[in-house]
Amino acid sequence: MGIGISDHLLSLAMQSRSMANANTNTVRPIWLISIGVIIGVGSAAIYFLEVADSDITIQAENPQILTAGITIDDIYPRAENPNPQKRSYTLIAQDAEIEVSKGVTAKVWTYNGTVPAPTLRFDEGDEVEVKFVNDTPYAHTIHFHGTHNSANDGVFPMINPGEEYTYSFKAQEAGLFMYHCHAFPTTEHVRMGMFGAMIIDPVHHDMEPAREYLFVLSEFDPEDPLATFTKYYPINGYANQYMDNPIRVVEGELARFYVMGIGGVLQSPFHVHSTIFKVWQSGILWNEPHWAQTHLIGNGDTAIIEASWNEAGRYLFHVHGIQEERGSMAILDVLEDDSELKSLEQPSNIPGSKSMIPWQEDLLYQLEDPQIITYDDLGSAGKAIATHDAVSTDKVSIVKDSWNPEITESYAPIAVKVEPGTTITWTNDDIVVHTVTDKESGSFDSGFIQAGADWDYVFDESGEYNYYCTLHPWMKGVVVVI
Ligand SMILES: [Cu+2]
Repeated sequence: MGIGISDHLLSLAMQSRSMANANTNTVRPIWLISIGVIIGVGSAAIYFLEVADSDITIQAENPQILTAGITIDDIYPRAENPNPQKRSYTLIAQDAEIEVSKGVTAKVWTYNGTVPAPTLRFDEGDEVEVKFVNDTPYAHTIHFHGTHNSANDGVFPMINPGEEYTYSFKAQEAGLFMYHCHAFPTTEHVRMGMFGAMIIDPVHHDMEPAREYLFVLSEFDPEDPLATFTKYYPINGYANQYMDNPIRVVEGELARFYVMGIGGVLQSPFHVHSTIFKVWQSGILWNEPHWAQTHLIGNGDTAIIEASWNEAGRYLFHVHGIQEERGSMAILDVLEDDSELKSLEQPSNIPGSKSMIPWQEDLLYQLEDPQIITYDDLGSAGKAIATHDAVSTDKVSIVKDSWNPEITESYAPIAVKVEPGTTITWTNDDIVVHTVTDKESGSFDSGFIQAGADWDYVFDESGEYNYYCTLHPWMKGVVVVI
């Protein structure tokens, strides 16, 4: 086990948000009827048929409505960034021991050592490149929320131990998005710590100068990553960290909170004391903001919140519910002036705003104190297979809990021998998806075998076929065709 330094990454950016398309419909009554149909029947398809029948090109005036034949580009023309930048990052999957609550350490799976991972920040229209390196014995990926193509969706392919992959996309919708691992079972990978925030600042900016903070709401249980209800519901990876290290704003000043919900079971009603606040639903700056006392952030969703307090004093903000007793309570100190914050704040990408996010990341690094776990040989996480012990059978079980690297015989029997022309059937007796893949010669690949499903392959040629699971590369087996 060695100690590594997390590679915290920030970039510069700017502002703006573009409002709805000027190209509205030409025949309002049909538009209104269509809306009625949508509300009454809830069918976007019917709306499209009416539009097609009337031979009129309609673009929705109401930005909430996205129907067949109308894409998001028709409704929200993306703002042209006059000076798009190339943004390059490196995220490394690393196992680590970190402190997750005062005096409690746990093993986690991370990007760059911390939970949450570094915040990526850039402008709408920037070209983003993220080099991903997997330094762990498990397959992982990076799945970004927002718009991109399949090769950059972070599900296919899985990135195996020791491999690298570069994701690239153009930053499109402005707002707050998340990224997280999408290897299976995804909830386990997320619960274990593989998530972070991505702030895409708008190009044509009309956001107010504000003091900015980021809060990532998650679930963590040191005993069982798949527990329904977890021991901790941390804000930014460490339970109750802001009870000892209050979040500070100044009276009369605008505060902007970027809030992200990455839970797997409980959703996050985010509540702020002693004021109401403005919220951009789903963290998307195209949305019209509304006012709230508590804002429900679903799993996999975000919100951008703005609030101010007229009177100095000590307040709270927290997830409203059982989570507040398990790590998601925070003190908010409203100060009379900014003298004690001057040395902590940094200029934000949004002009006039002050970012406290670097201060939050520094605090997190001190609290978590990550001890990176290094592995000498990622490729041999499996075991040598003795083919002389091969069993004569045409049935192989993918055993229960075979996703767990501790299981020594994931495919049972691990080595089988058959005559040429034999059909071998694999049955997935586990509770998660697996594959049967010959990577070396490329002769067969089952694709995903769902829990409880079978997959067959006919072996015509003599030879020795080593195979593995692309999702859990430590699972290995061999077929010997005599
Ligand atoms: Cu993962």
